[in-house]
Amino acid sequence: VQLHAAAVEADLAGVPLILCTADRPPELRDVAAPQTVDQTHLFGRSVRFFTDPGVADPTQSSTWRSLAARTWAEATAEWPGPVQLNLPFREPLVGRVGELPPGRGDGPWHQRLAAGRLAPVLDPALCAARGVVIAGRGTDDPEAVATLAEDLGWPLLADPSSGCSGDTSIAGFDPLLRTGFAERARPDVVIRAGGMPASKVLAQWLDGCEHQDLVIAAPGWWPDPSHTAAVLLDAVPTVPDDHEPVEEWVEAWKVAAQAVGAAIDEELAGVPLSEPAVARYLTRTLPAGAVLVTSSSMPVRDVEWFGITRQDLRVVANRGANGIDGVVSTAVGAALAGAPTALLIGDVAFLHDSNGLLGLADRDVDLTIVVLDNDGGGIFSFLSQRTELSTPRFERYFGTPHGLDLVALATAYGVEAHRVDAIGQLDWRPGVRVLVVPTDRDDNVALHGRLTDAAIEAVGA
Ligand SMILES: Cc1ncc(C[n+]2csc(CCOP(=O)(O)OP(=O)(O)O)c2C)c(N)n1
Repeated sequence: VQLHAAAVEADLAGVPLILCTADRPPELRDVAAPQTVDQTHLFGRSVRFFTDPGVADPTQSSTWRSLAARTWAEATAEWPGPVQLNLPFREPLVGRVGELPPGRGDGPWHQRLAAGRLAPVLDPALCAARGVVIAGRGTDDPEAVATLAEDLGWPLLADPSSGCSGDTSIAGFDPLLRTGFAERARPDVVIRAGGMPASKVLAQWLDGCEHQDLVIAAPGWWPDPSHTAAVLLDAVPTVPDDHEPVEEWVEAWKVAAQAVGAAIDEELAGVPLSEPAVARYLTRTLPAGAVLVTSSSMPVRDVEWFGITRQDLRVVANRGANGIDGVVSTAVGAALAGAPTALLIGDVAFLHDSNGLLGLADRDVDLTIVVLDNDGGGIFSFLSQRTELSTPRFERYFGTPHGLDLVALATAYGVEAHRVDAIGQLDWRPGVRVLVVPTDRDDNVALHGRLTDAAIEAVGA
């Protein structure tokens, strides 16, 4: 049951995940035996495949490799996802590991012979249009998508967790699209890869312009929340060799984005430690090859809107169901892969999974957890209920302040923890640390407003 959140997330995010669920044997089911729940199809339609092969029977061992290989194949299919392998055990529950049945040489058990996905060549007239490429989570082949944008000479507006960045990347497209530039730069064609970035401004901008919408997604996935897709592609298309990009188009985007970036730097330099400044600083200063895990809600947005686009920084986020649960554990899992890892997380999400800190001090990982502590859910202060409700009601139902000392909490788990009062204290160093950055929810909304004003001043209303 505890695995359900992970199953939901992996389903929506297209992450291969094999859930092996230990179960009671059939004779103990439905007879009020202790600690026995119905695990059959426990995760409903969230899993790509469910199987319950029964209590292991050595006389059937010739089927085991096929079962394991099938489970793997179902999880790693074209649109990957979770599978549940329900495994009942009968007492005694201790024993010795036996011999596995022989494999098929060194190779895999099954070979999948598929026709493969053909990359179509785009129509020259379409390539000549004013277009943008948008990349979100679940982008299958981020390098090919970045190359497509470069070959077309179109700006690339990418959610950092898409892993997509290239010569035409437009960092900070959200603040840019809050300016008058948005009106002047309406596209005729949009090619989207994967899901949509977090930016509502981007979605509203697209809604407001007539354009042809092409969507690239793995077969079995349908990322089209706006119901506007006209062409669905299951592979990244290519551009005819003789296509000549219109340099002025992407140049105009780059110049405007640079002006907005400079305005943001200037505005942030003039204020004390802030949430957007931390997002910008981490994306700028983490070492090459680092992984930055971002939590819903504002960290994902602040990194998308105010982060620096870098090809040598991998950004990951649980953006399937956007859950704020399990995010500390996600970061620990990411750090176990060996790269220098940082987690940017709000205080509520941190508290939700503080048990993810258990045993962390003894792990051989490099993980810095930066907690933006605005004493509650900061995202809700951006919504209309902040002004429509009285402050006490808002705080009770949305703000949800907890008043806890997060440095003391992390210290109780044996993890080194500090309160940060200057941005330079976020500089990377190896080992495990929790750095708590105190911020204020109302000040944060006001600062986001001033950053928009600064962007407008830089490129026009
Ligand atoms: C498991 C789960 N429960 C509830 C929510 C709804 N929710 C979205 S953001 C949020 C508050 C997050 O607060 P915090 O982690 O402090 O980040 P901030 O909003 O300040 O960026 C909540 C409760 C969710 N996304 N996932």
